Amino acid sequence: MTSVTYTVPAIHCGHCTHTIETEVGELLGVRSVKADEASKKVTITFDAPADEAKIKALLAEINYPAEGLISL
Ligand SMILES: [Cu+2]
Repeated sequence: MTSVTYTVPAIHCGHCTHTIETEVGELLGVRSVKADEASKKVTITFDAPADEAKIKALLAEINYPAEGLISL
């Protein structure tokens, strides 16, 4: 299992965090998603078949592009 934290500058309200948690949470292999409105950070725990490329592609697709990887 792997955890990543991204900065997602497009987060600006509770609706954003809910959308991200719901959409990313549906990706196969994703175990948990926590999006924080105040810090604009999203922490995702996942394992195969999910991977970082798929998660970043999904975030971009739903208009919340990940701009920085904080930690692995
Ligand atoms: Cu919002």
